[in-house]
Formats: sequence, structure tokens, C-alpha cells
Amino acid sequence: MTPIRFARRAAGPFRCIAQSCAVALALCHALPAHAQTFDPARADIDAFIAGVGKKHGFDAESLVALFAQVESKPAILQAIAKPAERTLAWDEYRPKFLIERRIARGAEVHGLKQAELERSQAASGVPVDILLGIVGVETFYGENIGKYRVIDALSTLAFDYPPRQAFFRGELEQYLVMAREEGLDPLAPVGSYAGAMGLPQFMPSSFRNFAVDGDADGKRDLWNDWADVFSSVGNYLKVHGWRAGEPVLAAADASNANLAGLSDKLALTETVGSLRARGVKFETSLPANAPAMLVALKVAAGTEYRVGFTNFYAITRYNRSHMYASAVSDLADAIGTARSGMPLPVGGGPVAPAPTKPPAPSSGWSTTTSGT
Ligand SMILES: [Ca+2]
Repeated sequence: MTPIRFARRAAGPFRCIAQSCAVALALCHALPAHAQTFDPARADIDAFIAGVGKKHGFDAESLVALFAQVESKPAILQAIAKPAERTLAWDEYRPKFLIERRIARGAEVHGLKQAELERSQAASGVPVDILLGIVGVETFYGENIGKYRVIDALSTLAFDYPPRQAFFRGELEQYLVMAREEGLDPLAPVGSYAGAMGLPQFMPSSFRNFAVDGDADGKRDLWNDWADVFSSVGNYLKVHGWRAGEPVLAAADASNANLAGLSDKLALTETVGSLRARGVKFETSLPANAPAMLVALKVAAGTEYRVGFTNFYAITRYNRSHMYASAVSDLADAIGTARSGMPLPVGGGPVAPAPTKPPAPSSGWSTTTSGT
């Protein structure tokens, strides 16, 4: 899950994005080109150790010994300066995820882990294809879980990236507690440059709050245990408002609609009825009073419109991006189609369909694991 895009200040669960390229580059220039271990005697680290030790009962000497083995990684500061979802248009972003190999792998994982998926769906109300869509977008079903030690990532951003230090010091604190609770060596887990962990890319606070032991083996393992992975994603969406049996979004035609004063925030500021009253055309079985938002996705030819419902909003709590939630929904649909043996849809909306040219190889590109 996803911390913040820099334009979205509220702390989200998972990924994190830079304050600005200029800030990040300036920081990079001020720091060594190669990783260096932290000095636990550094004033801010010493204060962090003292505070966390007192608050959670950690032995200070153990924390000093731990942080003497933690490295500040310049590559992490470079990675956080590349907020892909702010620089790509929808018709560039979507093909990164809607590639045939990802869709096929999603269908394959369904076959391999059907029991785990269906148990997670039963517990959360989240359809199996949405669970597969999230894990497919996040890490390509575990192919791109990230290459950094989580403690290096969190510490680099907590101590060497001032724009987000408060958020990452909080996550670092959560991580230390999580490692103790889960019986993990804090130096062992790997994740994204922002410290997002495992197949679903949970940040430590989200792990502690929302991860689920799906197979009741006494451990929450988001790196290896598919039952835990899918149950945790389902639980996260359920807690954030998922409504079983309801749609995520509908394609919309807003070409003759009155959009004056319409909010572009990630919020359910409209209803099915209010959008129809504005002249937005879309099909849904939801009633007129159902919460909704107009989703405007920039493409080369203009804007592709969709109407997002409560479940669209729930996906944006996982990652605060219209494009992310749209890609998860499209990938879920494509996996469902692939599973049923039907030809894959062309996709896209009424204004600008998805490009028909072959998408670029994914090469590990991921919103949460830049640099992998
Ligand atoms: Ca488990």
C-alpha cells in the first residue's frame, strides 16, 4: 500500500512519492554517491533511538548495534524523485500494466491459488480478480517486490530525506515494532525504495493494522504465503469501505456534460444521480443516491472519462491515484476475461481507446518498486 504522492499530503498506507525532483536531486548531490552505514551517534538518529526505545521498550544498545548496520542509499533518494503517476498520461500508464504476460500470469495464479483466493473473497467480499489485480499491479505477482532492505529504505528516507522525514520516521518506528511482533530479523526483509513490503507492498503501519494471517499458521507472511497476501489485500479494502457485489467503475461519456465546478479530488463528491443530472452518460445498476465521482484520465487525444463508485474509492485508499485504481480495475477485468477463455477486450473509454500497438516490455516497472 501506498504512502503519498507529493501533491497528496495525507498519509496513505503504502507508497511514497517525492516532494520534488529538485529537492531530491539537491539532496543527492549533498550525499555520498555510494551507500554508507549510518552513525547511530548522529544527533537525529540518537534522538530517534532514545524516543523509540522509551516508547516501545526497546533496549537502546540493541538499537545502536542495529543502526550501525543500516545503510543510507543514494539510489533510494533518486528513486523517490520519479513519481511515475504524475508524469505519465493514462494512455502511457495503462499499457505498463495491461500487458499480456501480466494478464496471463494473473490467470495462472488464479489456477494455482484458487482456494486461497476464494477464501479471501468470502472473508472480505472483494472479488478474486480485484485481489489479483492489486497484486499484479503492485509487484507482478511477486516478480518485483523490491530489492532494498526495508530498514535501509525507511532509514534513508527517515534521516536523509527531510521533506518526508516525519512520515518515514513513523513508518520506521512501526517497522521496528512489527519486526519484534512478527519475530523477524529487522535486517532481513526486502521491499521497495519506499519500504513497501511483500507481494502486496504494505507499509509497516498498514502491515500492523491490516495484514491478516489467512491460513491461520500463526504468522503473517506477505512475502511467501499467498493466503496471507490475498487475505490482507481483501481486509485492507474491506476496512476501507469495499462493498461486496457492487461495481468499481463505469465507462462514461461526458462529451455533452456540464462539468463546471466539479471536484477533481479523490473523493466521492457526487452521486449517480447528480452526475446524470450534469449530462454524464454511463450505465450502472446502482441507485441514483449511490456515491460516485467523475474520473478524468488524461490521454493524448483528450480526456477519457469514467464514473468511479464506492469500490473505486476503496482502491484509491490502497494507492491514492485515479490511474492506479483504474489500472487495477482494468487488469482485474482482463484477468477475469482470460480466465473465462474469452478474447481480451480492447479496453479504454469512448474518447480514446487504449493503444493497440504492442506495449513496451514491463522490465520490472512498478509504481511501488521503482529501481527494481
Ligand atoms: Ca499465515
